[in-house]
Amino acid sequence: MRTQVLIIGGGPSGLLLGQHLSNAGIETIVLERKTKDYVLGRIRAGVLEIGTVSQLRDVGAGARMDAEGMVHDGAVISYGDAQIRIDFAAHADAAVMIYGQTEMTKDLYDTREQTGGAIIYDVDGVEIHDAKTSAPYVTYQKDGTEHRIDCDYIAGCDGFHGVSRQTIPMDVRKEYEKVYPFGWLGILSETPPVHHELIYASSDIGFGLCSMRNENLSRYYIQCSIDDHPDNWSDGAFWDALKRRLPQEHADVLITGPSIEKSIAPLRSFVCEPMQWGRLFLCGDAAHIVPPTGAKGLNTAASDVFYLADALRRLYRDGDKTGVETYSERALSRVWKAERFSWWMTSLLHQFPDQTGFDHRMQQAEVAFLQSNVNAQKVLAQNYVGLPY
Ligand code: RFL
Ligand code: PHB
Repeated sequence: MRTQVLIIGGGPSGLLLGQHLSNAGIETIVLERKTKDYVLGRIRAGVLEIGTVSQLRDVGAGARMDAEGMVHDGAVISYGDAQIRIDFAAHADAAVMIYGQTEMTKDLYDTREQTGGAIIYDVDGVEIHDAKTSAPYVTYQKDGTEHRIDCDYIAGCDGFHGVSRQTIPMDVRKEYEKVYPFGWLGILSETPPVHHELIYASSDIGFGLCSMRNENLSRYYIQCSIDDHPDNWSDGAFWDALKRRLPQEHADVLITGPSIEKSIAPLRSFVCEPMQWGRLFLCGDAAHIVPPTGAKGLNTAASDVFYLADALRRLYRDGDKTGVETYSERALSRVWKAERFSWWMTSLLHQFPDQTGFDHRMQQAEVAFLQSNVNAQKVLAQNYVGLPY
């Protein structure tokens, strides 16, 4: 088999890239290790930046998001007794879209199926060969048989645990990492959201986040210990812990109910440089991870895709190699800014096990500055809705 761009990974990065390229008449095949149902069963991000929203519209996968997504033009930061509403409309002249990653991925699958794009599910043992030559190829197993696909370029969209990043030799690759000493316990419940906007709440017993998927589906998180397990948390214990982290006026009106999903995510900042090696390009979680505070994971994946799709279109259409040659530099420049923002939000709002009195005072001073300084609110708003591509 042969294709122009072989995409490893059928998560949001791989599917969005595939759609950009198919729409430009560039042939692609997506290889996915899991089944479609498995990919669609993962509950992850919920906030789409303006750039992610416009890309979904541009590739023709934005109709359901526009009909069902919720436009938010602000969010609340609460810290102890302080409550600060960050006005995205006033400070960044923009809004974010609340639309689950699961829904976005489903829309991208549907669009790919309607436009006849190839996806091969359930593949095993994917290996990348000759990425430094002009004739790279990928081998994999499916149903016990070995297969080979030759291609011009390979997009590694296979997430943090994929093979693509590992293919780049260690003497070329530099990795930067920070592991946070806590996780997030998240639940999904068929209850109305406690507030019409997201609440990021820092309290002396830890962080809590109130998010949502629609008017009757809420997503809540609490900071938990890194070695905790969802089975240690009854629904009742979760709701009690969340209420204790929220401002009283919100805790008083929180509607609770049975959880329909409960899981723990570890918090990590990670960047791999470079994001390109010969004809292999990394996109999304394959190259970088952010802690979820600030909702940048999926959105940073989408900005990588924007740069790579632009580069490959220019190459195939005009023979212009500039985009592919500068992809890593362009993508990383934006990635590091999202890393900074997510690290800052995480550091500001969580209780750290080894936090000193001085560290606590620094958080308080930062919050007081944010509360009183419109420029600080502007910086937060502009980062939250997404920096320009
Ligand atoms: P994904 O979504 O991990 O998709 C990668 C796809 O590649 C497949 N794959 C392979 N396929 C073929 N061969 C191989 N060898 C393969 N290895 C892996 C996988 O099955 C998968 O389908 O990466 P992508 O597309 O780059 O998208 C990135 C986003 O998914 C990610 O940034 C966010 O979901 C991060 N994230 C969150 N971000 C937020 O902004 N807000 C959140 O609340 C939030 N919650 C989360 C998250 C990530 C989590 N993970 C990864 C553990 C919660 C969790 C639990
Ligand atoms: C979510 O809705 O899952 C969500 C929202 C905002 C975040 C992280 C997660 O910062």
